[in-house]
Amino acid sequence: MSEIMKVNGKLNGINGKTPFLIGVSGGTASGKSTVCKRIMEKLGQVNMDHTQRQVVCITQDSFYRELSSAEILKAEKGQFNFDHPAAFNEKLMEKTLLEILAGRKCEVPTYDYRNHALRPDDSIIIYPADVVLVEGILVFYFPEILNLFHMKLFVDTDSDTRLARRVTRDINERGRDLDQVLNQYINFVKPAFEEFCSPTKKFADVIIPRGADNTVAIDLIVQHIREYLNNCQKSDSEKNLRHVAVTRTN
Ligand code: UZR
Ligand code: MG
Repeated sequence: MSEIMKVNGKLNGINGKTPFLIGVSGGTASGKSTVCKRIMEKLGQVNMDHTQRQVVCITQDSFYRELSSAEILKAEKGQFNFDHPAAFNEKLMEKTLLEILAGRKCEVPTYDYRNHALRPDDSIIIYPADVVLVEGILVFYFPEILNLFHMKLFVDTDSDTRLARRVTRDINERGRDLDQVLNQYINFVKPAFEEFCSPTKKFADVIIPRGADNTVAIDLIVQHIREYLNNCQKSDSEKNLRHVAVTRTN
């Protein structure tokens, strides 16, 4: 924390170079990951060596807390509430975001939905980047985390559309059966969305209706990020020029 200062009420890393932190929230299967992917594609960031990337994306799923064996049994029967704030290790998430804001390289585990467990052996290294997207159902829920974002987006997709997508995704990608998906949706996902996620929409700077289909909204956001990146580059080259000038006079 010592390397981070506050400038205009926001955190600012060493040398004033702080990644621009964008929170992307919205209900399950609203298209958060797809919106992030589109943003990265439009910024030409996808097929780039990750150490060179100016924009990276991380997910809140990486910060699910470790479950006890009793909780794993519950999870296997679809009786564990993964949509409740208590399912997350928000302290670790806050600590990681502070590391990122300080411009330090850090490691983020990936999450295995089939086994409801983190895969620390499969972690991704986040190199210092200019823009960091952080997506998840509850990224605006914890005030300490909410306050770290420079920009907050909420992907607002109709709940029928989300349920339809969720069913397909959980069966095809996350190894579930239909009964389990629907039970979990009715018992946990929907009530938790209404209680914990939906009320955080009011914290958003930009609400994106229809998610990734909304190319106009995505283009506007990308334009804003581009301007930010250009300003970063400009101030970097100004700093370098100043450095050259200082070195010469000395
Ligand atoms: P998105 N989730 C699982 O299905 N299994 C897990 O082990 C951990 C999480 C689900 C979680 C939540 N809920 O609705 C969803 N359940 O992942 C969030 N049940 O992911 O934002 O991509 O929909
Ligand atoms: Mg997702």
